Amino acid sequence: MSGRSSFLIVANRLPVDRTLAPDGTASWRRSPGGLVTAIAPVMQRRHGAWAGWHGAPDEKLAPFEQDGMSLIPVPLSASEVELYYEGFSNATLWPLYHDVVATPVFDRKMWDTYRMVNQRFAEAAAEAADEGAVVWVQDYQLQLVPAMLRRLRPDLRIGFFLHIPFPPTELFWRLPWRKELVEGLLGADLVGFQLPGGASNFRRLCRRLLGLPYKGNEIFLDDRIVTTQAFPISVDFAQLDSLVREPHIVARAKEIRMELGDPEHVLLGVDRLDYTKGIGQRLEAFGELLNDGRLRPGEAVFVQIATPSRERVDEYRRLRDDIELQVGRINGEHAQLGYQPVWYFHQSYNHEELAALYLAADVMVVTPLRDGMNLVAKEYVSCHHDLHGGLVLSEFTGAADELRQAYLVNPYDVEDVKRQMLTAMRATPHELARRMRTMRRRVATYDVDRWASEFLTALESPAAEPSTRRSASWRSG
Ligand code: GDG
Repeated sequence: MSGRSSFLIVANRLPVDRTLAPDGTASWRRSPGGLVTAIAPVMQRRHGAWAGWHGAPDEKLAPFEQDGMSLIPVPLSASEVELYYEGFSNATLWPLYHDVVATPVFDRKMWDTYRMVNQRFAEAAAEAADEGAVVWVQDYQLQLVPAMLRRLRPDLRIGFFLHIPFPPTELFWRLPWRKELVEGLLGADLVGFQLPGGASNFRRLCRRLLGLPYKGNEIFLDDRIVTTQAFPISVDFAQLDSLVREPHIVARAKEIRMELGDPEHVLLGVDRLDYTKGIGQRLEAFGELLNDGRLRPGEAVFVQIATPSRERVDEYRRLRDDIELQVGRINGEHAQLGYQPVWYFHQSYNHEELAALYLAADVMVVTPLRDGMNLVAKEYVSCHHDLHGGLVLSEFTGAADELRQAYLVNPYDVEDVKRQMLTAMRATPHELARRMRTMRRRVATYDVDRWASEFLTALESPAAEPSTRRSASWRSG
């Protein structure tokens, strides 16, 4: 099987974006993001390959090389993008797995397309993987791939990682296709979750839905064992830590504060514009602090970066309108000449500008109603070697399990959010430093490199190997 890879990532998207030069020539650039940074060294070491959609509908591309990685484009038609990606992935699974903070759509055509596209990804992976290769499937868009791939290639070692929460049984139960999805995941040798709670939800579901016994982390199938475990994802701490020490980033952070009118407190939110992120809740809290007079006019500004996301899904269009109305109201009521309370940007930024914003912010406000992890919280912490800065963090994020020294809030409780935002603004430098130091130690230790290597070590350890011996010994015991 020469020319095939011994290590393969399968994800909805390839880790590259196409850019067009002014003369019309196209080239590929590595997409920003922790996943590719964490995995790139492993890819280079093992002659790795990555199968995923390249981002343009109705276009078939041949495999190509980029940055030492073999990239295998999986084509999607415009209608598949609509039904598999915008539909079943983002209008069904996304809200269902995030505690139904929006109502999931259950549509048989979407499901059929999801299954068909998952089969295509599985076939692309089966084609690209060398004998006995390690294949790591990513996220909720591809939950059927592990079982489909195992049917095609029983020789492979298959891992799956879910980046979003795995819901409690009562919610998952609503899915008309619940059995197929669970059986899809059980095709993996190792199923990874952000938190132990997700892993235990999954094990309980397997018992209730399929009658499968489990013990500790292991689910026992007839002929093999599936390991389920939490691997909290993280960020590239060292890279961010050194970036924000560069003089041009320090200068840009100072400039940003000046451009905002040099207020006492700069509060910051950075999110994809998504209804799970609690952007409305934090703006409501900030607006009320101004209404109540607990914040003086001119004392604080709120900068909200809301990166465009899933703009063709109805729920996201409505959300954008709601947020923009809310921003307009707060500014309408509280702006003065020379003072704008909320600075809202529906735009994407490059990573250097983002780092300068993190550095410039006194208080980072992260208030999701539900979030698998939330990398923004960890990025903010990585950028504050000055030990300045307070993190207001929702209890409903995965990150809250690790960042216990944040100002933790229940985002549904607007008084709580207001109180903690004020506490963070009024905290002494000593108090901020005490909290920040502990959070930084955590993120520095459990960085994204450690996440990837712990997952792969678990996947390749004998416990995750398909083994009739282990299941036989369990049964006899
Ligand atoms: C999913 C899960 C889980 C944002 N705006 C810009 C930009 N970003 C970057 C941030 C951060 C990333 O996007 C967002 O990651 P989050 O973790 O905050 O949220 P999701 O996108 O919902 O991610 C989540 C994650 O997967 C990983 O497993 O933590 O729970 O929902 O890195 O910095 N980056 C740039 N410009 C922007 O304008 N360059």
